[in-house]
Amino acid sequence: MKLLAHIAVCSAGFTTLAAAQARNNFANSIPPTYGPANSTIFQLSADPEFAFLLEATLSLAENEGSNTGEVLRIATDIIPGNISTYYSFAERIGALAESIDPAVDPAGARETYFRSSTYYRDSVYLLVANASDPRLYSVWDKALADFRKAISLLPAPGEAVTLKAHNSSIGPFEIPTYMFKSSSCNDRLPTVIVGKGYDGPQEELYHLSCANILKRGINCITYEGPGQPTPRRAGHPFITDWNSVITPIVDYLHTRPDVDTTRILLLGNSFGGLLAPLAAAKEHRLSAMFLLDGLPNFRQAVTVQFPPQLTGLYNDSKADEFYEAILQNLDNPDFGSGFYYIWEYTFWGLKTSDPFTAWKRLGDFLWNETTAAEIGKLPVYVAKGQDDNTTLFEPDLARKYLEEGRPNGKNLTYYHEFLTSLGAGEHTSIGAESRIYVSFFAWLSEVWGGYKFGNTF
Ligand SMILES: *[C@@H]1O[C@H](CO)[C@@H](O)[C@H](O)[C@H]1NC(C)=O
Ligand SMILES: *[C@@H]1O[C@H](CO)[C@@H](O)[C@H](O)[C@H]1NC(C)=O
Ligand SMILES: *[C@@H]1O[C@H](CO)[C@@H](O)[C@H](O)[C@H]1NC(C)=O
Ligand SMILES: *[C@@H]1O[C@H](CO)[C@@H](O)[C@H](O)[C@H]1NC(C)=O
Ligand SMILES: *[C@@H]1O[C@H](CO)[C@@H](O)[C@H](O)[C@H]1NC(C)=O
Ligand SMILES: *[C@@H]1O[C@H](CO)[C@@H](O)[C@H](O)[C@H]1NC(C)=O
Ligand SMILES: *[C@@H]1O[C@H](CO)[C@@H](O)[C@H](O)[C@H]1NC(C)=O
Ligand SMILES: CC(=O)N[C@H]1CO[C@H](CO)[C@@H](O)[C@@H]1O
Repeated sequence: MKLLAHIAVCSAGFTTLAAAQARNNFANSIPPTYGPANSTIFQLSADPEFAFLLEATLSLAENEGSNTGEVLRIATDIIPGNISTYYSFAERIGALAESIDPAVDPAGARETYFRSSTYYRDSVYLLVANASDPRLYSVWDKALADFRKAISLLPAPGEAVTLKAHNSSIGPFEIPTYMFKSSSCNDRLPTVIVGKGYDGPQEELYHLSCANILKRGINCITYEGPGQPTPRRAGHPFITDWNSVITPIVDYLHTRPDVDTTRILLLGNSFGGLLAPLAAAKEHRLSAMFLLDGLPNFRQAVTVQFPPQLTGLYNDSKADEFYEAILQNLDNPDFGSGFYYIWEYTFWGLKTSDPFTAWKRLGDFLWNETTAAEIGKLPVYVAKGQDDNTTLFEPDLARKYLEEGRPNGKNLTYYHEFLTSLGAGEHTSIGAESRIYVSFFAWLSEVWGGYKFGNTF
């Protein structure tokens, strides 16, 4: 989503155990209140979740990940709750990519493969609701295959590198990464480790983050850990010991001849704003951290948007009633499609179909002043999207913990709110990447004592 954009649940239509009646299908549950003039940003769908999905796909257009005309066309055809439009687009763009001879037009082949990969990925976004659906895996493989073809055609080809995590709470697992070099030679350059969140794939991060990083003479490595798309397909749910994921990546960067190991950065996107600090509390070879956005406690932000009847059942440990209430309301139109996505991704990411267990487990994912103290003197940039109604007050809490939880915290913490009036107020300021990175790098230059960035393409 992508990410779990707007949950906006109203309690009026709360379906109790006793009142389990037939409801409209989820696909028909378009909230009635949308109008272009009362939305924070023009929506490509009346359904806020679909609007965010389309907005996220559109945002990739800035760096070869989509094409505006294609996304607007998909938006014309798409039916909320059904993203098969993406799949037919992916097949057609993929066929076009195959028809381009990379020896003749490598840039054209690259960007076309990038786009077919994007549409394949998006076409399976909703399928996590059924982990047995074979398309969840077969279409994913097509998305990865086209992405790899694309990155092999970059001027400095991207490398798909699978690392091993040895000492984690769930034993050994594989960490898929993509390494992108800013230079074709082996100059030792600063390197940003970029990770996504609850539902988004690392492949998007080439377009959203790495393209903006590489052009400044800085390398970029993306990764996914347990719970995230590829490792989850290998069977691994989210883990709280996120240092088990980051430390092997830092170890790997230390083996490369093209990395300035004194300038390794960590960027957490969305739920990554929760995971990155958990890692930075244990992994101390980092030079700075970016939280886009600050998110100490995801469950807390979501809980306040649930009807109190639901949270009450959870608080009272009424596991069976909570179970029934969640499952019976998944497609309740009064709850909006955000409610459905939050739960489907929670069941998938935590690998349980029991709402009570899932909600309890999600509560283990948090950080606080104590974590900040362990993060110590690492400079941290905390971002907030002004109208990000998914994370709400969480970026402000992140700032508070980082400022108050450690010595000299105020000086080591930089907080920036991206404004809705400038089109940057959405979750993770999606679509405003140019401004995000201008702001990040201005701050980083100060942290590094007046560092001047490159201008490589
Ligand atoms: C938003 O605008 C639409 C169309 O103009 C209107 O029907 C709806 O009532 C408005 N919603 C709110 C919350 O103002
Ligand atoms: C989704 O839409 C496609 C065509 O637009 C249709 O063939 C398919 O049956 C729909 N799927 C669902 C679950 O409604
Ligand atoms: C999940 O997908 C499998 C394979 O397509 C299918 O057999 C099964 O009925 C689906 N389950 C549900 C609940 O839709
Ligand atoms: C449930 O517990 C949370 C955390 O203690 C609290 O913030 C919330 O107000 C409680 N909600 C209800 C309805 O009891
Ligand atoms: C603070 O966060 C850490 C890391 O997640 C956790 O282990 C600890 O229990 C939290 N402390 C409090 C008081 O919530
Ligand atoms: C987000 O929250 C703000 C402040 O509460 C509100 O004005 C705005 O309409 C909300 N945006 C959306 C898209 O729900
Ligand atoms: C705060 O940090 C800046 C560098 O970002 C440094 O120049 C300054 O001396 C620091 N001030 C304090 C009080 O630590
Ligand atoms: C600190 C620690 O537990 N290290 C172990 C990590 O895993 C490798 C491989 O299983 C062991 O050899 C280390 O002892």
